[in-house]
Amino acid sequence: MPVSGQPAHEVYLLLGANLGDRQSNMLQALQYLQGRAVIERVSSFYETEPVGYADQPWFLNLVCRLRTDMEPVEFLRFLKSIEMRMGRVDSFRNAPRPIDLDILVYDDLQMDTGELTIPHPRMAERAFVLVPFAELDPHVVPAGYSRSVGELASAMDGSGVVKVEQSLRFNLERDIQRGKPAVPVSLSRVGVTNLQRIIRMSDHGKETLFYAEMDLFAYLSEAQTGIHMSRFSDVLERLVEEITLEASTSIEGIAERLARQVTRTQEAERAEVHIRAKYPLKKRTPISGKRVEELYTFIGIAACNGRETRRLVGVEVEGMTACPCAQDMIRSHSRKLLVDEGYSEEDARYIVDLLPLASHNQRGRGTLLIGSEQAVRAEYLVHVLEASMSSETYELLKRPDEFFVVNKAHQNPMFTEDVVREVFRNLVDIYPDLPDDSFVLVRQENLESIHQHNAFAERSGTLRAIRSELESGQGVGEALTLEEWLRF
Ligand code: PH2
Ligand code: MG
Ligand code: MG
Repeated sequence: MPVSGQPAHEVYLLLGANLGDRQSNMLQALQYLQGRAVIERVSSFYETEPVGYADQPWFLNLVCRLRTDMEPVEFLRFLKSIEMRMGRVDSFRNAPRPIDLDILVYDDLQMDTGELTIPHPRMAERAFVLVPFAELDPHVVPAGYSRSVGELASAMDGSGVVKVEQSLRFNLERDIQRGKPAVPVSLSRVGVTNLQRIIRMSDHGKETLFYAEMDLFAYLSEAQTGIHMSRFSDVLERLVEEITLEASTSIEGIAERLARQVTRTQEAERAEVHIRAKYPLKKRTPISGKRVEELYTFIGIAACNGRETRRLVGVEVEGMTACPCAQDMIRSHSRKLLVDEGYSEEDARYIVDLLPLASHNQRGRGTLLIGSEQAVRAEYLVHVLEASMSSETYELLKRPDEFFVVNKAHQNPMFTEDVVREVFRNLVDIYPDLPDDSFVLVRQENLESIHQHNAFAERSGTLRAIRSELESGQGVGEALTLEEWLRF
């Protein structure tokens, strides 16, 4: 049976250990518990004076809140199995033990079977239970009690219960990040690459989670290199953690915030952040009208020099091309076949112009990046690219859709270079309002079917230059790469 939603029962559990490596034992038990329960919160660790049988080492105790679908007796058996697996031996009551797992509270349940009593019969007398419990959830009133855990705890003498500060951390003795490197060679840039995260984007109040890969770089000035910041990938990772916890409205917005933060926190001269995210978009197949969901790659890039930022939004989209060159050879060949059969030259030409003609195909991967003050939605750019190839493609095609795609592609044969030019023509037509100083990059890479290699074409530059070429038919001799534009 598929399981969904949260487990039905809320349980407070006491963990105790006073033999062996107590902290490791507690953590091991928490890990085992998660094999069949969802741990929601864990209190601090407490050093506690042994109660009951005094001639034994101090305990480490904590209380955790968890959820489980197991019934009380079944859950108790599960706890016993963990205790046994961790080397607990049956001995006298209150004897030292590597781990002890006691149910304190189970929903609002009150029960007593001799084997199991809920709430825990001695919990109200024990500071080593109440103090961590009260830290976690002081308002809880155990079934059958009139006072809350917080109230019970404050009425106790807590002197034998000492909170362990930073139980899971250790103090760094020196700041290794800032130490002088052993080899005094300066570095141009440092950072992290291929950092994978689930990020959130909110669109009109609706939040979507999706998978993203990021590269973050800090460019170091000569004065800084070799002095500090020789290692800070962990700092960058933490930054990504913080920023990706909140929802953003655009991928380039996330890239920009990260780039700003990198320059600020790292005192870097410049920072660059590249994000690629998988984003699902719904579309309909052309003929059968079936709704399909396709994954597109959204790209956000930002550079910051400490004062200003530049950012780009873009997409990577796959489509299909048909080779014009091979189709031309098929056309000549077909015409010759017709003439050999006795058709006139004129009829043969008429027929080959009428009929669809074979070619070989490529899966084409197009990239479109726009760097502009004006916001452009990545979703829209998907369609600009798809409209610029021989045909768009679909994950799922009914047979009439398949016919449509194949036929469209062969009516519309294109080389990689043609695709890049077509993207520019479409972009300029569809976005007349984009400012002239916007930066644009268009790239097409075709995965050949008759070769192992790919065919490649690219152009980048200002929209001003592109528009001028389109209008005048003359090259303007501008060569502006993405790298140069990002190094403003
Ligand atoms: N558990 C006992 C007996 N005594 N004393 C402390 N401080 N902590 C415990 O968890 C504990 C105890 C029986 O399980
Ligand atoms: Mg106990
Ligand atoms: Mg016990």
